[in-house]
Amino acid sequence: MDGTTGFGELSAPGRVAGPDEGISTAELALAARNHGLPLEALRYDTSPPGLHYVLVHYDIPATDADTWRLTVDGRVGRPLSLGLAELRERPAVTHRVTLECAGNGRARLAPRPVSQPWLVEAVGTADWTGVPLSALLAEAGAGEEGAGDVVFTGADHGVERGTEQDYRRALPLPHAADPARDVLVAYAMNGAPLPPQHGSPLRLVVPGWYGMASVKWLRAVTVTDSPFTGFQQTAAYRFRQRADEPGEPVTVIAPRALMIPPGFPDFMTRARVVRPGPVPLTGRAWSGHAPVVRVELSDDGEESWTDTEVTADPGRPWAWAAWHTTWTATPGTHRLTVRATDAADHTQPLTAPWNRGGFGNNLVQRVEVHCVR
Ligand SMILES: Nc1nc2c(c(=O)[nH]1)N[C@H]1C(S)=C(S)[C@@H](COP(=O)(O)O)O[C@H]1N2
Ligand SMILES: [Mo]
Repeated sequence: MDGTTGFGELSAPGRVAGPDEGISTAELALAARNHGLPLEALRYDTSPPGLHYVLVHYDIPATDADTWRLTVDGRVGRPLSLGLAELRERPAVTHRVTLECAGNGRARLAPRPVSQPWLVEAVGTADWTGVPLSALLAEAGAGEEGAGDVVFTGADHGVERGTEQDYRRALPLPHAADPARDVLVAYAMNGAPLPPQHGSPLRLVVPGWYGMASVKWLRAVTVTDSPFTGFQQTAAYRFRQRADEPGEPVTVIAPRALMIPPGFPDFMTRARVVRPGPVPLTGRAWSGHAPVVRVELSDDGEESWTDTEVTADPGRPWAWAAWHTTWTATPGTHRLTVRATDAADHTQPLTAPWNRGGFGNNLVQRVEVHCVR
């Protein structure tokens, strides 16, 4: 389990950068390992593996699909230990799910929480195939004794702020066991075996929740009778204003729209260049709370907004929607802003919501565009 002995020099608490403190080499090292979705890849309905964002806390573990076992035990009537072949024999389902890292938007916060410095690109969508978690829990007889949490353990191991641990997260049993929540034990991504960085050979996929819940390299599902208090549940992934408060748990994905930056880029600054005239604008929008019903565009500094055309597939409630519109460019410098709103009336703020971990910053996306003749 989690341990803290002997990690004195690695026990630094989570930190917020000073007013003029730039991105450190340590943050750069994280950013080079954990890459985002290049925004032009929003064009694909499902993100090709390699373009889907990646976030790995420790190392990608060495795993072997041929000998892999998934255990389902703890407070269950019939503990299970299953290999990949046995999982593949069970009825399979495929869900198209948009995953987003809870830290997406962190690097745009001021002051900046020091961690993986995402701008806006920590997102991806894939068709995940596997066995419903609800079916495995039912087979194991979970819940027959009124148990509490379901803990998911990955095969990766590390130390974080002085706490040595296997990567672990939990869901309340009613969520984990509810077939309507579509929580999935997945062995395929876009029809192929999981790539190493996305959890090969097996991962959890929790639709509608930020990515930290979707435990990769899944080796154990443990039903407990008390709330799980592991590091990733109670120390990390909390909305906190002060370091010494318990904070609220990070769970459901807040709405966000992203546009494919129009025209062509400047290599160094990524500034966009377009010619005068009609410019097609397209992108994606998602929310873990409810379907996205509206995506608006502003080209006048957010004084006024016009609706874009939103196309969602009602059969795929966990996947991003597509949106498109046409914008007429005139010579000069413009700022384009997009904003998503979901059916439960959650929308995106015009000023960034700040917390110490830099979680859930779904500030509107602003793209500077230079229109030249
Ligand atoms: N075992 C394990 N699972 C994990 C992680 C991890 O470091 N180890 N990172 C989590 C986080 S923070 C995110 S955002 C998602 C990223 O999933 P992806 O890399 O497949 O996009 O995986 C989650 N599952
Ligand atoms: Mo994440």
